[in-house]
Amino acid sequence: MVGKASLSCILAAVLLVSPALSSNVKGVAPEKQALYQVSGNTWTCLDKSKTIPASAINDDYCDCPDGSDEPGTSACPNSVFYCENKGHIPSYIKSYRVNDGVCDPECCDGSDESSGLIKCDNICKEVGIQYRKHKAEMDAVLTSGVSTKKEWIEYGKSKMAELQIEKAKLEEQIAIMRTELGALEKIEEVAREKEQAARDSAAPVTVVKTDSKCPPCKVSSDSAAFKISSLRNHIKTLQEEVDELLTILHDMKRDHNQNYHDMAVKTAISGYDEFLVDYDIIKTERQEDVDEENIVEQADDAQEEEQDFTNEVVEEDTDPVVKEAAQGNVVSRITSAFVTKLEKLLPAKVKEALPSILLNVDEAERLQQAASKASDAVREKRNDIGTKENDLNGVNGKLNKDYGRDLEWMKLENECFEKDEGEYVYSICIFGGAHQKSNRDGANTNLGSFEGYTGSADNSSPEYYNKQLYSRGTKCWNGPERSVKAVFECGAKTEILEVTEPEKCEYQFKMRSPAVCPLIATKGEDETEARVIHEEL
Ligand code: MAN
Repeated sequence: MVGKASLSCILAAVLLVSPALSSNVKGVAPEKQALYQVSGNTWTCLDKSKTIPASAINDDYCDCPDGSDEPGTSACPNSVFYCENKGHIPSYIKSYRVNDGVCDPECCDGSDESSGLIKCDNICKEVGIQYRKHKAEMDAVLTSGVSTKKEWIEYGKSKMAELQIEKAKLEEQIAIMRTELGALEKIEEVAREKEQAARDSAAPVTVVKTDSKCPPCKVSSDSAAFKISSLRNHIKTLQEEVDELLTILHDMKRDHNQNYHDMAVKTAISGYDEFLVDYDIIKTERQEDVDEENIVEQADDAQEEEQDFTNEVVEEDTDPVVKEAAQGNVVSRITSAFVTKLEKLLPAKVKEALPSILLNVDEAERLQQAASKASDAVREKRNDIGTKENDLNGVNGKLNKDYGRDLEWMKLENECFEKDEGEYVYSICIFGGAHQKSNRDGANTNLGSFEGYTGSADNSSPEYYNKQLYSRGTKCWNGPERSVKAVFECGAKTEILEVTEPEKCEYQFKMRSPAVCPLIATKGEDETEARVIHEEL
């Protein structure tokens, strides 16, 4: 306050205080002391709005609109007070906290309370020791977190590069497989057409040896089983006819008039006797040959042998045309095995008709099998393409996922973390889901699935990746679907520090992770500069 004292008195006062004013004005940082240098006995407010007597500085009366004349008192509400805090870190507090009867922790040297209202000890030494210890620990965490984060970034980069290569490989494989599929579809189409044409023209094939005594030998199916069955029936018929003839001869031998020398009868009877000697042997052999199990067994052997042959060929050569050829070969070899077997069993008349019967049947069967092999190959190729496409979708999903500014989150994908909070064990799997498991009954409640980052609205700001939202969990009774906000701070490892439920069924996971450690150095802040961190000034 500019008093009414005489000019000489003011001058004397200024001369007395001016060395103090210019060297150490209370509440002013050393680097700003120069601003309080007086010229003559006046001083100009820092906003240059007013010139006041030098004695008005810190006189507990607010003269300057910007409050700059009262840095060491609480007179100006818009002023700030500097605490030197020797032994710790200097600090500023708002002026209204000066001489308010409270020892402010920010001014550990007690300099904010000099009015005598309260005595504040200087505890800066102890505070400084504790602070430096804590800071050293935090620096170690930061150093470790940053180094882990850098490793994760490298991991993310190389994983992404691998995925790009895998993507290109899968795309190329799928393109080749599609071309192969096209060729296989063509083969299938042709095979089906041939098969259909054979069916149309072969309906039902009847081969009859009209000049033979053999009853009509019908083949009206394209299956080998059918052929065997019809030939067996035919043999049975022949056998019955032979037996009937033998009965006639037997009766004739028994009943003929032996006194009547009919040469024809005698020749027939002697031929019958000769035949009977060999007949039992022939009959037994034939029965063995016709026996169904024998035929099936031998046919199976032939088929097994052919299957081995096919496997060799098909495995070694993926060319579908070769495959098809191999399958065709099997058909014809199986058929020829049947033919050999059947030939042994057949009467001569039937044998004569056999080649033409089998020719038609074999062809139809071969075509049908070739067509079904072609369809199998098409189906198999489509399945293989489907599998590759799924793989490609997975790879693309990862390539398009937001793993952070520098891919630092990729390493944590599907990593899970737990925290026992007494009543419940809470868990979270990064990019997966969050759960709440009751320690009482083991009930596991879904708290939500990863939705995105919510650290800030702007995804280019560093804070954006510091929060994650897990949503659409199990609906709360009479409330919303459960959800989790995971809030991360820098740490040497990823962990859940604390879980709270600030609103019903809305959970907050306080977490640490190297993923959010700042890459720009925050260490070694200039401790000679006062921190204005405790309050918004
Ligand atoms: C369960 C838990 C709690 C939740 C209530 C809501 O007890 O999921 O966290 O608050 O349900 O009814």
